[in-house]
Parts: sequence; C-alpha cells; structure tokens
Amino acid sequence: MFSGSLSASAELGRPPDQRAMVLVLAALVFAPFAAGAEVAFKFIDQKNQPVADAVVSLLPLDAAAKSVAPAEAAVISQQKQEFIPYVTAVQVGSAVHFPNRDTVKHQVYSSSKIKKFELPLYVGEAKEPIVFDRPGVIAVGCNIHDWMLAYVVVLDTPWFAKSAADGTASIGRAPPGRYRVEIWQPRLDKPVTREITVTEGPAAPTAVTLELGRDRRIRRTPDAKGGGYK
Ligand SMILES: [Cu+2]
Repeated sequence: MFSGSLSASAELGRPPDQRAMVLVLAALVFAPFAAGAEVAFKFIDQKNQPVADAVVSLLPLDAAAKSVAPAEAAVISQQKQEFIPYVTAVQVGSAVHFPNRDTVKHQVYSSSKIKKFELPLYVGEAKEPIVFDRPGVIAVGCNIHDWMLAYVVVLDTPWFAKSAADGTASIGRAPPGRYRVEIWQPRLDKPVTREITVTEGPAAPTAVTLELGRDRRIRRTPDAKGGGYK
C-alpha cells in the first residue's frame, strides 16, 4: 500500500529514468512490509497456565531493513487507584499519556535511570505526555498510593506484542530472516531470549514456557469499611 501511493506522487513530472529509480528505492524501503509471515507466540507458566502481560519483541539478526514505522502514542490511565493497563509496550520515541480518571489526585512518577519523571498532583489530563526515548523497562508509581504500579517497556524495534489473558501475543507480519526474541514479564527474574527464523507462509504460534516468580505487587490496604484487601 505504501509503494502504491508513493509511486503515484513520484510520477508527477519526472523523466522516466528518475521515475524508475524512485520506484526501485520505494520497493527497497517498503519491501520488508510486503513480505514475510505472521509471527505469534503463546506463553504458559510452569503450572501450564496462560501468562498475560508478557512483552515479546523481535530484533533482526540478518541486517534486515530498519523500521520506518512511526512511534504511536499510548495511554496509561489511573482508575480506581490503579494504573490501567499494568504493562504497556511502546517503540522508542513514543509518547505516553497519563490521564487521571479518578476524583482523587495522583502524583505519577518514575525514578528509573532510563526515564526519570514526575507529574505533580493532578486530576484529569496530565500537563503533557511523557516521551520515552531510550529502550528498557521503566517502573511507574504514584507518590500517594504505594500499591499503584505500572510498567512501560520501551523497545527499539517495530516488531513486538503483549500477551493477552489467554497467553497469546500476535506480533503481526515480519520480514523473513533470523531474529533474536526477547521476552519480558514482571514475574521473570530476567528476560528470556530465543532465536527464531521467520519464513514465508503460515506458521503456528511459537509456544514458550516461562518460569514465573511470585507477584511482588504491594497489596492494597484495607479500605475504610474494613472490606479487606482489594
Ligand atoms: Cu495515586
């Protein structure tokens, strides 16, 4: 689709040889997105249960074309004194908005070396989104509510996905070639790596078993009505 629209505009008033060169260049730049195969994963834990919130990414090992995909903005909202979603995966350079949909104020912050920031107490929209310009995993908290925790996983690749409640993560189409696979999940001691080769044609999801540790999230304190932990 890209090469079609580009070639249409490139044809305006150019001599044939230049036009051909533009078309060849367009084909070289965009070819990786036209070819390849759907890449998907299925994550289960050591107890054979599906694993949600696993972020899987592909890094090309065969000097494949660099991404030209634009970084997309993401939203991590605060609702009922929790961050939603818990885990967000974005490409390097993406802006993340932190709207507060509660009536109580939150003070959203990160003390991560990769991206230190603080959004002073607010409700509604935060003043501005936070741009994540370096790859890595950033823990985000709230200065008022200790239990509030979210992760932003910043990736230097356009090929990534987060697993759903059923453990599946669909990356979409990737060009044929060898890739280093990196898998991150809050309950893994360290990221899990694999190597895969993407070939043309349909392929079954790659099944991966993750050895998960315990969930280290702080439990919420009992509410005023004594209703116990939430
Ligand atoms: Cu808060």
